[in-house]
Amino acid sequence: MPEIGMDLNRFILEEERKFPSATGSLSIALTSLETSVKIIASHVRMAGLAEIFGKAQKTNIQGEEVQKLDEFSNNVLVRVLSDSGQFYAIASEELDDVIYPEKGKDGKYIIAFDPLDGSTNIEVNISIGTIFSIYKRSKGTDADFMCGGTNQIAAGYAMYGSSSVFVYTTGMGLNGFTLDPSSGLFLLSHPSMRIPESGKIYSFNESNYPGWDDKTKKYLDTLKSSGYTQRFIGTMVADVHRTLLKGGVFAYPSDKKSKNGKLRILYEVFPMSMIVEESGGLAVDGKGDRILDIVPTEIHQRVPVFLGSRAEIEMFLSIQ
Ligand code: P6P
Repeated sequence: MPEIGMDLNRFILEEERKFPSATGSLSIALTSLETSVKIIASHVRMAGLAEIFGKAQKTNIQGEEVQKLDEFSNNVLVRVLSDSGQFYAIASEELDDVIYPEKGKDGKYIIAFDPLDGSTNIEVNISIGTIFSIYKRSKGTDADFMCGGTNQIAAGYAMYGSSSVFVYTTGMGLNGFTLDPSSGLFLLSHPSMRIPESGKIYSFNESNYPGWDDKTKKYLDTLKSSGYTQRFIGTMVADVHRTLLKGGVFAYPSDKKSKNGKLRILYEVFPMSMIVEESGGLAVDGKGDRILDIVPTEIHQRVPVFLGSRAEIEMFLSIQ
């Protein structure tokens, strides 16, 4: 059992040592993500001041146009992950098409990410995050991303909140690290994370209730009449992180306006579903089918999602 306080780099190397045939590629891939997240975290901390500096300087001291934080985050991830040489292909919420980095031609992996989830919350200083999902490269085309959620070899998120945390899994348990600003190290703070079997919190945007189907409406009515409390931050990373720690259910159902819901399968729902299952929870779509068994057909495909503690998801499944 890794000890509390172990730094992320050592943790990644210790994990690699468990696989004698490992080449170190995944370790380099993960440490490149760590570097990207640290850069993004440092700029998120400054976001509140950007407007002030922005008024004083339309460009920063390098003479560069002050970028929106989500655009900046995307550029950091693309640059650092491309330079790592480990990723043959990159899909991003911020990019219409998959990109194939020049330095990634020998890369064993492909990655999909949401560089800054919840970016509308930046200006009100509410937690935001980065979500990622890694697969093995196979044919070397966009189709490699359409292999289904069970083929993810790693998934994780960073949350930029009261502290910055990095939570990830490679399928051998779920572990969380908290950034120590003084040392700049991510230190193991949440070893072997397990979601509570049940939790009395539901996390839905209830304003969409009128557009939900009858099953979803009945489910919410049941939760409310059973004494559950409501928490909805509006940043998936923050709502899922709280659900992992406190239990309960997070959902973004389909509605009359959005037939497939709002959240994107490749870089929001698949990684969070792998994470929740790894912690002992469940993740299903609006019909009650396992999210990770879905095989997507488009890069930016959306899917309705209900994820969280076993008890709350089984309650959803029992609603006729
Ligand atoms: P709504 C943020 O914009 C996001 O993509 C997720 O992080 C979040 O769960 C959801 O949308 C919130 O959407 O429609 O409730 O504001």
